[in-house]
Amino acid sequence: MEFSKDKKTIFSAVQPSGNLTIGNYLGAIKNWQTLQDGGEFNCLYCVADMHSITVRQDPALLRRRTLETMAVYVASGLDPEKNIMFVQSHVPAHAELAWVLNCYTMFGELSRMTQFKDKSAKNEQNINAGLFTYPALMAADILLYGTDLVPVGIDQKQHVELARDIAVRFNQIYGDTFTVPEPYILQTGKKIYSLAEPEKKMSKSDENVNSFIGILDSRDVIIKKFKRAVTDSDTHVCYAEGKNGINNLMTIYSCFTGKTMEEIEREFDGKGYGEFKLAVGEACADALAPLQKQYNCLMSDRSYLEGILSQNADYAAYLARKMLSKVYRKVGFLAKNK
Ligand code: AQP
Repeated sequence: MEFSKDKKTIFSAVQPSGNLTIGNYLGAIKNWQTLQDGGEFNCLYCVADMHSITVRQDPALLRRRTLETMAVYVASGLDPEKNIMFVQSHVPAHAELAWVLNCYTMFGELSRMTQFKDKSAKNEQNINAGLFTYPALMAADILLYGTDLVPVGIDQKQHVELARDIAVRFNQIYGDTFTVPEPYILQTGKKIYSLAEPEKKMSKSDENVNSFIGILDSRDVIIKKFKRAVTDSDTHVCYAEGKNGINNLMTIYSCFTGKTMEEIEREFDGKGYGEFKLAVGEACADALAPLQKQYNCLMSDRSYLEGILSQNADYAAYLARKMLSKVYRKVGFLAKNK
């Protein structure tokens, strides 16, 4: 794909830190496809392997999940001819710009990040510097490409806002360098909650496999997990304060069927939670089935995926290098003689 100066630019990423969930799909990947189809943006979609090592990963599994994540992107309908799709560690400028941006990011700002607080509480034995400075690397991911919009779930809004602050700070010191990005968050699907603890976000690294629906879970597993979803002692399917479990299931059902909350309430009026949970499971499994079929085809031809990754990384690296050179010049690094 050709990067056009006349179009706005979109960047987004997912960490290959587990099996992707319907939270990742509804909060991020599904929206990427809509943005691609409009044809009005330059779109870059990355597999953020460097972010994922802020929490310990099994190396062989990380390699496998990196490729699997790219296969999910393509199987979700993202066209490698229309988007720049690559692995973060294949483009060294991400790490290089992250170092520079670390020097323009304040300790106090990083300390306020809720993801850092949550993840350090979950990983008390490994509160590493990378976990703390994660938002500076994310700012580098975004700012390298002159990104205008960052489609993410609501949990990542705070990080995108910090990327904006870093861009503004840098521009104030050195003159216009970075485009100041905006988070792009859709109302439905912006936060899908855990099926086991519906006040918590659904996360792919949750140790309780019943808390999330994996994009690649089989139909039986999907239906079983929805059946076990935590709800409340009421029996009435309605969207209301204090009914976190039902509200979450209604949101998921709405995302997969396009029905409004009122339509869902009417559909299940007088029916119990059991019938509703089954309908949510079936709608989710039906919606994911074509993606899963396509995913299986792609994974049987690794060389196709590896080809996409290699070509796209070269193009991303070319774009990124231009921005990095500009930044190096602005901060005063001596250019090397060619
Ligand atoms: N539950 C969610 N609802 C809506 N959107 C979500 N996203 C993640 N979970 C939900 C969105 O998915 C994109 C990729 O997320 P990520 O992999 O970069 O990291 P994350 O936000 O930390 O996602 P997880 O699944 O919770 O990963 P782990 O368990 O590894 O920390 C982002 O746009 C995110 O908003």
